[in-house]
Amino acid sequence: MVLQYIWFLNEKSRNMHRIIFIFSLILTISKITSAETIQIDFTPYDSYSIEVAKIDVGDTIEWLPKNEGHNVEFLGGPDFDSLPEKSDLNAFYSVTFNLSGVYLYHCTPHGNTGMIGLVIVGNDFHNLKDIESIELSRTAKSVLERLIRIAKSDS
Ligand SMILES: [Cu+2]
Repeated sequence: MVLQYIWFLNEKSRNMHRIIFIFSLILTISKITSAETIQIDFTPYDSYSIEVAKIDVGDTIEWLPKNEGHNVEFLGGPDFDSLPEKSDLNAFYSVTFNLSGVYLYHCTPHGNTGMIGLVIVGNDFHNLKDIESIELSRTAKSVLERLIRIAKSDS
């Protein structure tokens, strides 16, 4: 009788584990499907339509070549050794961000005149000092300071 009861408990906990497993599977799947995609245009004013993009880990940003002569080139991120590769001029470009932190990119021809953008992944500013120490033109530097203020103001 006691043995039977223990067996019953085991069976019950096994079912419980199965239920927990299925639940976490559902949660994982819904988390994957809830990953978002943000679209940023190249504007006619030599800028990006969204200068500060705040996203979650796993989200994707797509840059749309709505205007000619622009691209995306990453200057810094949480892992300087594995930055996304530079995009071609006038090309559609898409990056999925799987590492949290601050990313800085610019347009190769117009970076010096302030065509830069920030991506904040997971509201994580741990590498901000590294981003701030990247060498930029005076104009780009002042744009970066403005973008950092924006990023921090709604963090
Ligand atoms: Cu440009």
